[in-house]
Amino acid sequence: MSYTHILTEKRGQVGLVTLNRPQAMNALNNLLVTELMDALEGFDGYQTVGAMVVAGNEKAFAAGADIKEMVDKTVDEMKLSDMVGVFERIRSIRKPVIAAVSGWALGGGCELAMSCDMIVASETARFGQPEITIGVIPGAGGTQRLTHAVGKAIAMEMVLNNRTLSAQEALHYGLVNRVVPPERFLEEAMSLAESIAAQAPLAVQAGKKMVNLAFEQPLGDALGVERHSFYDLFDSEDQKEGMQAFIEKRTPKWKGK
Ligand code: CO8
Repeated sequence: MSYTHILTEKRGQVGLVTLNRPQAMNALNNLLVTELMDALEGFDGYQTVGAMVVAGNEKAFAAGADIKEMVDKTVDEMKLSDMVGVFERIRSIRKPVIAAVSGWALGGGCELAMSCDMIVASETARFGQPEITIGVIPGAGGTQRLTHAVGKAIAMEMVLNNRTLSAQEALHYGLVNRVVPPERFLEEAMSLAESIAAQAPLAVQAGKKMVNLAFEQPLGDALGVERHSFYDLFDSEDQKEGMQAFIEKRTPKWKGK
């Protein structure tokens, strides 16, 4: 499939989507976002893909929604296109998605990274929600996911006063999984994705769903759902294989069923 603003590639069991509008700092216009979702959902349905990576370039993961495309929009046009609602679809993707962030992750770019399941950051990464400087607020999860990740105090400063976080600060506050030298950010994200893709597929998908549930349901309800999800895995061949392989001291061979 050929796209205009993204590149896609399958490396081993990992589907890699690279945002490719370098002249605009990977600003997320409608076409780019449509293509991104199409590629991710395509990889999600591809049996030999176990995890995905979304990457930008060294200078920018993404500098937010395309301000030039948005400037003259009306409320009705914004609601109709519902561009800020689109990252909700990443939540429905069954396989883990890892963001590989170098340089700017601002506005919708920061929200895209936070919509992914994990973030590998280059030492040069900078995270921010600068919407306040253009007269709006984050609309694609920035006020919510950010607050869950970094806490109220820092989120307030970022949303109300355009404070940006360095990669090290993002690591300190728990926004990212790891920080690596700039030349290794993609390799590190790919290797994390490859490692997860080699685990039992149904268990990986169940694990992703359950961790995300911790942000969506009260603890008592979520614990009940987790318990049933755990029991359900005893219906899979991979559960028998995994436990048998442990007993026989050998490496399990996963079937994804
Ligand atoms: N939209 C459109 N164009 C952009 C954007 C953007 N968000 N960011 C950068 N560009 C363009 C610049 O206009 C410039 O184009 P040109 O060469 O034609 O003038 C080119 O990219 C290079 O940018 P700069 O010259 O500004 O590069 P600098 O290195 O000087 O600065 C920055 C880099 C700091 C990233 C700077 O470009 C900047 O501040 N960008 C805007 C950041 C911002 O305010 N982002 C928030 C946007 S609003 C938003 O994201 C709402 C989210 C809604 C959810 C969306 C879900 C899809």
